[in-house]
Amino acid sequence: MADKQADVSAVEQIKQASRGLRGSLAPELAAGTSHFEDEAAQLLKFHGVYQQDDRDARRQRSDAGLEPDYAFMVRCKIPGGVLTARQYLVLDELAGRYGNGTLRVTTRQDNQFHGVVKGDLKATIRELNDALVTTLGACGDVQRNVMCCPAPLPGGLRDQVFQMARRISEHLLPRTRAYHEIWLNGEPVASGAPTPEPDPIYGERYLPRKFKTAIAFPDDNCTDVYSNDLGFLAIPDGDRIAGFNVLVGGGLGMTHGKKVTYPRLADPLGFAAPEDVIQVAEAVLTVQRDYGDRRDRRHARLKYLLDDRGLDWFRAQVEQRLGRALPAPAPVGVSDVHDHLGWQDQGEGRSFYGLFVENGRILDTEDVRLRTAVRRIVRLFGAGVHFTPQQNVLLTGIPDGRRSALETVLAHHGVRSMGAISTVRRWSMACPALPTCGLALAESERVLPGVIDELEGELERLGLADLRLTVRMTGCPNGCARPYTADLAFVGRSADKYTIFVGGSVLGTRLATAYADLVPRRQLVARVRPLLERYRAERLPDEGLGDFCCRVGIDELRDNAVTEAAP
Ligand code: SRM
Ligand code: SF4
Repeated sequence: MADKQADVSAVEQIKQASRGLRGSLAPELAAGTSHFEDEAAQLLKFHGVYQQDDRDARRQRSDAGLEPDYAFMVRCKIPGGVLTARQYLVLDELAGRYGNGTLRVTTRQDNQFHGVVKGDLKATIRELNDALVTTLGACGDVQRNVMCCPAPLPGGLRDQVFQMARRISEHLLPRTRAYHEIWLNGEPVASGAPTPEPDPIYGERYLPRKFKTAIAFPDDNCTDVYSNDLGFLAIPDGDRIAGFNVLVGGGLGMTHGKKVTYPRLADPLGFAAPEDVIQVAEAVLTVQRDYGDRRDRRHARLKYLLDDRGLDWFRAQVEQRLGRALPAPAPVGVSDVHDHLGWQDQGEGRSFYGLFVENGRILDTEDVRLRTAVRRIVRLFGAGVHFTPQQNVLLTGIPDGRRSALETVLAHHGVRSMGAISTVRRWSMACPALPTCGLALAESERVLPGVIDELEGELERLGLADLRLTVRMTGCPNGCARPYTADLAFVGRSADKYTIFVGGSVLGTRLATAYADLVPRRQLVARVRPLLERYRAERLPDEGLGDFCCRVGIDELRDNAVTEAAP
């Protein structure tokens, strides 16, 4: 590898010394402790597991001299979000047996279990693997879940793209046998012995940072393709895919107050024929492997390499690895986005139902027994389950004649029908944040529903209830619910305070800008009200909120709002 930096970050050293992601995971797992030491916890991520503790209980436990209440998040890696009925039922069962009774659909089409105790980790992962669901590489410095449109629409294009997503994912899966040994009772490798299988793509140090890939269609950017390190924009030609525009350098994470960190949208690099996609993906990933920054993890994503060296340099590196020039990208952009909710025809007498899941959390409450309803539907109809990038669920393969039977099951369990969900709620997303996420500065998933209640009232009052706008909330600036491509976003700043971002687009093709800072949660909607009022008065026909904010200018909107707020 070309990288010869000596002063690498601590995580680099842990990876390199880990003998293919083994480290001390096996002995620590066998020990009767509640948690892993720091180095092992870093390696655990590559196996799809995050060590967390209940942040609600932190202070009380510390005051009482108790150790944190450790529990683990286990993330499944599900290319395109596609599960069979049987696989979903296994996930549901495990959520009850080992997790906190919820399934959490993620913004990258995965499922997360929260609240798994250390003693149950092995059983959880083994049972997932028995159902052919892996957690390997769901987290860590490797290719993360490969996203694609989960809607099984007729015509075959979606299926071609899904097969492509699976192939990319399979090709870029770490080859280490450590996963098998530790979780699935494979033969252990004696401590101190050399790694038996140097990974052909990742080597000993894996990537400098996480790496994300998504595929989208020009008329449906439901995967938010421009926010990925590597994107493929499919170019359909009748009932086949002619090829893909290759996009590189997207990423959203940033740190408040650190200007050297920033969200960035991907740039077009070139064009790839379908048969070349795997090779192109490997070439892009290995350029990042060899030249990405291994000293500073805040500067290690592909987007920074691109900005430091330039797109032409990057293209030359990729072409060198391919041994040929990349054709220019097709002159195509993104024109629409779909959430795939409600009923849609699947072809051959089947339909799928897009079920809204608020912030991706599938659970039963006293009033709404969503988890039970989904389980019953999957059992009754043998429905496939596809997770969407908007944290929702598609129930697939329903015989056309059973549509109303499915709706009856939902209604019986108190699940709202599509007509009862406002447009603004339908397009909203929040990350988990407190109490599980160790990086959260403020609440997100637990408070967004209340903020949406308030926004609904405002939008109704202004006659904007049908406005399609994306509202996203995160508990910190890392961007897990993709706030920086939304029309309107609330990004956690400190306990109960947020930065408001505006001016992204529903299409995911433009970044939002900070509009107001350190806004207390209770004032979020009040601070947005002048914007909405001005939008209603001055918008152009068919202009979205983000488009309007961008056209008028954030400074102008901000100054105007301050003047209005003054007595
Ligand atoms: Fe994320 C870290 C949750 C999608 C950017 N993310 C985390 C961790 C693991 C916290 C941690 O490191 O200790 C969060 C676990 C919280 C919990 O309790 O479950 C977490 N991220 C999530 C999920 C579950 C949010 C959700 O609402 O669904 C998403 C899981 C996706 C998956 O299945 O793989 C999730 N994270 C994203 C996205 C959106 C995307 O990929 O489309 C982003 C922005 C895009 C990007 O990567 O640039 C994102 N997560 C981050 C970052 C900032 C990365 C950066 O470059 O700075 C971190 C922190 C880090 O990596 O150091 C992070
Ligand atoms: Fe945690 Fe921040 Fe990601 Fe939310 S955005 S899940 S608070 S890392």
